[in-house]
Amino acid sequence: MLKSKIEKALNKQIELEASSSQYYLAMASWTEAQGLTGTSEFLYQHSDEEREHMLKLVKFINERGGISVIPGLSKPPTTFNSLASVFESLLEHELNVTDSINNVVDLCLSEKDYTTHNFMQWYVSEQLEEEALARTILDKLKMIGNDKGGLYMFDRDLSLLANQKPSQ
Ligand code: OFO
Repeated sequence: MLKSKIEKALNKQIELEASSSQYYLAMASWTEAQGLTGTSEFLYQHSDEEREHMLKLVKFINERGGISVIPGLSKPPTTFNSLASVFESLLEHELNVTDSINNVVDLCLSEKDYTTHNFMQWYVSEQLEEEALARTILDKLKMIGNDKGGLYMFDRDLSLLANQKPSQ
């Protein structure tokens, strides 16, 4: 049976994963409207992955006899200043998610809930990958600057990345 403190923390994490999914969906839609098809493919996929992260938590809470709370979400932005600002926001958002996951892990240890601690390890490694990927993408964008040819290649690379990534 889940302790109520843990259940509350996991439900907070559900909300964060759901908001990641909505946020990246807004980014995907904006980049698609800018003609950046490959980037939008990547972001649509990222949004789907976040939904999977949310679902994993919903199912885990229910399996452990808790009650999952499906959150209402605030509206994400509809426009972004630039492609770089999209990925800067994405990295910033991921850093917040990592902090929150670390807090859940800390709580699991202090509450001696080793089952949830074990479950959360998947999220810990996932965050490491997501942060590294966001940083690599931002580095590429810095390198490209205003070069239109570079942007074309970048967009193509993100399409390749979206098609290579196994879904979670
Ligand atoms: Fe769920 O990994 Fe990003 O937020």
